[in-house]
Amino acid sequence: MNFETQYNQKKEWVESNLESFLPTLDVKSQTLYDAMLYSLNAGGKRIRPILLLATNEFCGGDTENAMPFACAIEYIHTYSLIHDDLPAMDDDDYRRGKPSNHKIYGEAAAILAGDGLLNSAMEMICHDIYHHMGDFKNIKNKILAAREIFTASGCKGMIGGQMADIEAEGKRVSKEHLEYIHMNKTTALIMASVRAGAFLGGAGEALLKNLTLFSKNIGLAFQITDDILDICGDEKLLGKSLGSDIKHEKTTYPSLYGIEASKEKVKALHEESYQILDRYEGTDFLKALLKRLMDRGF
Ligand code: GRG
Repeated sequence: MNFETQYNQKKEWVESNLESFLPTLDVKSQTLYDAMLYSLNAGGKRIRPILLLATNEFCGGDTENAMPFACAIEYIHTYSLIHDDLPAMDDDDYRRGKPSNHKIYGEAAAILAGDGLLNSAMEMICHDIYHHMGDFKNIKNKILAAREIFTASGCKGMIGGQMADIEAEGKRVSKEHLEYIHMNKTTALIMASVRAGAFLGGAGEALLKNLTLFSKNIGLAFQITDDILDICGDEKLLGKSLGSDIKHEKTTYPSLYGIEASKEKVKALHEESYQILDRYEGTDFLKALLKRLMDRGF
């Protein structure tokens, strides 16, 4: 099976499960449900759940066993985008080529839809853990994966990074400060996708260490690429307006190092990631996924 077919198969698996994990709500909360579903179905690339499933598979795990975690991470990612688009944050009218959540449902519903998705992610993972109580080894791996995801999306990860990012607006921050923002705002959840997949698949310490470095590199490269694309990407392909970083006077990789040096950094991070994967058999899909991330836009 070629990469495209495998990628689409995983994407379809995730998408066919996303709605089924949403809570059944009373009709009085219909707007909340519709707003959550609108953004879940707005057409994301599903990179994080696919990374989680692919890593889990590579480490010897079962896909069905990992599915609630893959969907939980997409719920959390989707909530972060809904909140990030709000006027109080990045104030974006478009996401994934469609009107942002608050443009359709209003700000209050968009805030609650984000909150609802985050809570639903916790619910589905608790529910899954409870249903596997008898299987000690699997439960231990599931708890490690859950801790990974919720730490990375929390105050010592994505939320902390977002706060630092907002506070840095209008200021020129140091290289260390920018690294902190990138590592927490975006990289943490990408690392968690890989590390949670590794835990679920039962990876040993040495493999986990290598996959951690692999994921750190791709996470950082992902954000630097995003910084570059915000300057010279294709609005139609990206499905959002460009120039958001300049509008918010943000320090970015290109603003500190220049575009060419930023592109070189992305290349170097990807090459190091490729070399890590190349030490192992059975990494063809992950390598092709890495190439897909590398080819994103420039
Ligand atoms: C609101 C707590 C909170 C956090 C927001 C994710 C985030 C933190 C901010 C988004 C800013 C941003 C656009 C960062 C660039 C990296 C990124 C998350 C891009 C979007 O991810 P993709 O390309 O999106 O995987 P799709 O649409 O494919 O799901």
